Amino acid sequence: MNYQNVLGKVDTNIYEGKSNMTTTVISTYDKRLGKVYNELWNRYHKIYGHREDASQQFQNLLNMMKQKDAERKDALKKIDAEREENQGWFLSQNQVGYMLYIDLFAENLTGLKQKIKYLHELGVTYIHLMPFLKMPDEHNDGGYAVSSYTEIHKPFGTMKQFESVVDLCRELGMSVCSDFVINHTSKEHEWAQKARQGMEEYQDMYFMFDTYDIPAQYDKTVPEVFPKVSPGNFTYYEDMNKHVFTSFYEFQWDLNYQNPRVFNEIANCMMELANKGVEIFRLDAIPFMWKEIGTTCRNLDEIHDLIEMYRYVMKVVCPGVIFKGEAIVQPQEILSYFGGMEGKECHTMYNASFMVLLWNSIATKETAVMTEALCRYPQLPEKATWINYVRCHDDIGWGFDNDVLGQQGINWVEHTKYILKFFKGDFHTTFSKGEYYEFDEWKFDGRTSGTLASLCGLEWALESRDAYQQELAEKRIKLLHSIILSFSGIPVIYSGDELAQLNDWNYLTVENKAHDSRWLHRPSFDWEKAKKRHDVSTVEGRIFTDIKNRIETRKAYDIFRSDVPTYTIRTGADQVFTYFKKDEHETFVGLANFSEYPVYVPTHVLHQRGIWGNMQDLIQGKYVDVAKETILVGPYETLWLYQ
Ligand code: OTU
Repeated sequence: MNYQNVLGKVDTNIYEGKSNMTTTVISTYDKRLGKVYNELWNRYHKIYGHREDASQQFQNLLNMMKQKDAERKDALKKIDAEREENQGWFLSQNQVGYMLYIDLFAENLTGLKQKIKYLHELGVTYIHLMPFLKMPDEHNDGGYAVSSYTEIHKPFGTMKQFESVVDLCRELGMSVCSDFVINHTSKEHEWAQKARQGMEEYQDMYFMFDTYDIPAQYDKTVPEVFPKVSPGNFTYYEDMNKHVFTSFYEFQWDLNYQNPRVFNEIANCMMELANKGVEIFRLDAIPFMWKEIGTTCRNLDEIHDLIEMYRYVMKVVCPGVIFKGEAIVQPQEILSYFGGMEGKECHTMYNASFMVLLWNSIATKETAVMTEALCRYPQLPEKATWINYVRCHDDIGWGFDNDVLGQQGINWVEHTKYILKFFKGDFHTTFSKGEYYEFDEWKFDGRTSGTLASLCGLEWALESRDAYQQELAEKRIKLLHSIILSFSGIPVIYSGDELAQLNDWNYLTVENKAHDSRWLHRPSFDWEKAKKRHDVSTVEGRIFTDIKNRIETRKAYDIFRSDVPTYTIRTGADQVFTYFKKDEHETFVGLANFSEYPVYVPTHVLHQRGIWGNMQDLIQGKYVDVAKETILVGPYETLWLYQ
């Protein structure tokens, strides 16, 4: 493509970053565009070049970017400039995330604004707001069906109120992360409605077919996401006589990224939200963004081009913004969304594999599988890191690395059955209380729902008034948080877990929710429990205080930075998860005993890595002599040894 066509009379040298015109003052915007222009166009051309409208659409994209740059507020531009200087800002150990549903946490945006200080007190620096944009009133998959990317869901409040929440957060040093449902819109979105009315231009923004012939070809190879709660990949609408691609629920229509207009419109919405002050976008369900007949329509190569292009758009218009990718797929596939060693795509990705491994260790009370799997993790790009979490709003999908299970002599089919039953609470040696999600009784395969506290045994212990079991459950809750709060990566706490909130079995009585067990772990935030957070004679107080202390401690030591890698090691005592971080000046060793027995951990493997001498536990204050042959770790005890 000829730049002149796209850029009109502009000096194209600028866009290649080599202008030597002495009289022109190049704007910051032009400089930024110059740095990425070629890459952006190359990708665009690669994906859309075969279409007649490619150049025109590219020009449209550039126009949108220019417009959004002009509209961007000075306060945000200031952050952009700072972060351009410090591109790894999110790697600081100060970053601690918290995810919440606005309505469940505080009813609406006004409520949220009043409650921000609670999060500030806990030490949170970034707040992930679950979907809050306009959505259908009833069927909305917790907001993952967006009816307008630029309007707030009415019951939550207005865009003005949203901006005022964002401003307050910024004043308190907190970034706002917004979900961005990039793969599909709700069927009530204006584009979908116009498509439904028969407007071809809008029908091209989705996947719509007159007959089932083409869908049938897709269906041969495309697995279902929700085989139980919403079976099938397509939905037939009689009124328009069309089959629509609906990977998730029927009311969520997959966007067609083979149409550059979709790419552009979505970019425009993203920039618009960034201009409202969003600093982190959680890109939802990215593995689904490209579809090809004869494939699984998961993780296709073109998605990497799309994400890379979105990143260039952000780099030009709002370089202070980062991406958090959500891809709950095989470990190797998750890694691919960082975009190679140059880190061209997502800045952060959900560490779903680690989360699964943590729960696996809770059930098996040993950590060999986790340690071996984590040892296989490759190095990340320099300016990228994981999002480490224990629970979130979704189910736990048991995506194991089968090689690792095999190496440990574990049959993954049988193992998954065991794990499923364990967390449902299906046999007498378990302490968990959860539910199956998307359970297939014939294959005995499925996923797990339940809150952290209930899966850790607290619900059952309280019901059976078993003080010993309650103590163990509390220790498990602390242990899991202890690990994510000391690992490389940004820890994200799921709202309510810091108060050990239990399952909400009431969901079974609510019409739109009863069929989807994920609502089991989406209780309304319990502000009565929050009142007890300073009283350590209560469960809430003990858990809250422990997590808060660990957050403070994490922030106080540079060794916890995300760009200092964490290494896991097998010591021979597999009940105790052992990991360490080391840089020129500091050494950290983390130990976490996943069993209810005291365990002696041999230290020679630490010695081999140059870790010796007296170390202090940063939480308990006690000293542990690593030069001795073993370290004693109590039942479910965690140690944060520092030197
Ligand atoms: C995401 O999850 C959201 O987290 C869910 O809450 C939504 O329902 C869904 O998208 C649709 O918007 O299947 O079970 O690989 O696994 O995106 C959760 C990614 C999901 C998918 C994941 C999806």
